[in-house]
Amino acid sequence: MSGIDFTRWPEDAARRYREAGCWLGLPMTDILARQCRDNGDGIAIACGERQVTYRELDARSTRLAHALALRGLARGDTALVQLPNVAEFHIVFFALLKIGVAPVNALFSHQRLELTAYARQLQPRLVIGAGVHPLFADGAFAATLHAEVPGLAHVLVLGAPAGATELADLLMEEGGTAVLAPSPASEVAFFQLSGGSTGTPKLIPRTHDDYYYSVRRSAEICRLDTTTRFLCALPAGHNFLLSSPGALGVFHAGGTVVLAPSPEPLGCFALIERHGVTMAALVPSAVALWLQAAPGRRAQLASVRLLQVGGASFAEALARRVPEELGCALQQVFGMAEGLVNYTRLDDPEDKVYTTQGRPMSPFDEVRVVDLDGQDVPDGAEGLLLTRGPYTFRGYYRAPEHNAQVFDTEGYYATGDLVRRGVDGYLTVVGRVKDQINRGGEKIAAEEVENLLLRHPRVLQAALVSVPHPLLGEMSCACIVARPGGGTAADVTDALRPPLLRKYLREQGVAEFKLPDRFRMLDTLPLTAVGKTDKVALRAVVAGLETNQAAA
Ligand code: OOB
Repeated sequence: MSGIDFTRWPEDAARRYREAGCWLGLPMTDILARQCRDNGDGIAIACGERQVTYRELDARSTRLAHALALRGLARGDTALVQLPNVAEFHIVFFALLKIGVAPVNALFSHQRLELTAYARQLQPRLVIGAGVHPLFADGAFAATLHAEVPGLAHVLVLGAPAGATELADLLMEEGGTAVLAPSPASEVAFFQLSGGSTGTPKLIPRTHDDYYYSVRRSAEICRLDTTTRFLCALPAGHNFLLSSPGALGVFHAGGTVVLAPSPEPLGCFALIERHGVTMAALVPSAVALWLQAAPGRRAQLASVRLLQVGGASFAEALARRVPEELGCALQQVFGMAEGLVNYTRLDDPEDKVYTTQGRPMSPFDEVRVVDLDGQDVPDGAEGLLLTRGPYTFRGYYRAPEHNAQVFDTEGYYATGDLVRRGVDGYLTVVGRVKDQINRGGEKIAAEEVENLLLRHPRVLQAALVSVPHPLLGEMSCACIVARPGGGTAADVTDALRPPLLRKYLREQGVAEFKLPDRFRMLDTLPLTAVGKTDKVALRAVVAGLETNQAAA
């Protein structure tokens, strides 16, 4: 049997997680099998006019699994999937699990550069896209992928243009007879996307055992049941929306996932009213928009009992407004695609919910808060967050050098987050040391954008830093040192005008959210003692420029 290579947990840890009942030895397809048996007529997914029962979700994913097996897809293969928030997202996810094909779910906002990078790393046999995305609106990108990935056998498109294979046809195909078998529970089920801090986006292998545990535990903490109606208005593949407790948590509990194309408040409020949504998950910037839109529309939100907020820092002042102005309880969620997820609990005192990002979901999560020398700091002091546990990965996919940097010898993963831990174990996120910008919950690896800018013939040096933004929390600012020569100073400045630089980046195929919000031309970049760009100093320089500009 061919499996996907990944860094396993050490045997003693794995045994402990099995004996404690964290790891059940069951594939995640068990979630669907159980609901199909006990709750077949229950509505699993509501999307637009469509409602998909558990029985249908099971039947459709089985049909697709058969159609894919018939085309030679088999256990140990991988797939690159990019679908918007539609029912097919979850149908495809379960179909692939059923035949042991491990997908990575790219964000719908990803463009050529990101998808190509994932395809290079994963070497998928299957790519699934959507015709509503510019990349799959014609066959050109599929042809590029075939050139990059020699083993790529099939590109299926939902709403396919002429000449491409229509995913919907396979979903309708009858008569498959292959015996379906997911990969063993201890093997890779799928890949999560890392927010990243390096030049190439990294993939996170997640096993059935570890992910299913995080789903069950999350559903328990959030008290999901068959009456739960969960609004999924952020990307369905993101760890928050998939497993914290997300759609899989809702499926596990037999509730309904209501899919929304975006968190835009008016559209979401209408869906909430129509479907009697009881719970939603948002990033802080979306909450701010909901708070703005809520006055006069409170009646539409009457069914909502719980709002989860996570993905980026949530200002206490905003948090305090949630119960009063949206009429529901608040839960803060601090998680990561790599594993560890912290929740404030539903019966926590108000202050905890407003001022902390919760505590680890599992008693088996191990958390250390350390100083720069790796020494534990006392409770209440600021430090770097390290963690290991039953659903925290042990290594990025095929990235030994990076793994050597972010894991210590005991298997603790350095999250790159700066936190304070209270005596009760609750964590408050106070900053980060990883070179990443958190733009309203969307993560931008500074190095990735810097590398793209450095390809520009007129750019000598480039550094991307965060700048505070009232709605997004942070936005990105690219600091550029121009390459001298080749014309007058005015020519150089002209060639480096922000619209031209953005156009240049766009042409390289990078996702729109990674385009710098601001550009600053500088004569030099501040350096640290070892000669690297000093980002702390640079952020201060940029902040100074912003203030001067605001005052001018
Ligand atoms: C979630 O996952 P990712 O992988 O997109 O991003 C993880 C990073 C964390 O390391 C932290 O830097 C930041 O996002 N973050 C937060 C936060 N939640 C995540 N920073 C401050 N406050 C929070 N509440 O973002 C994610 C995964 C699962 C559940 C929720 C969020």
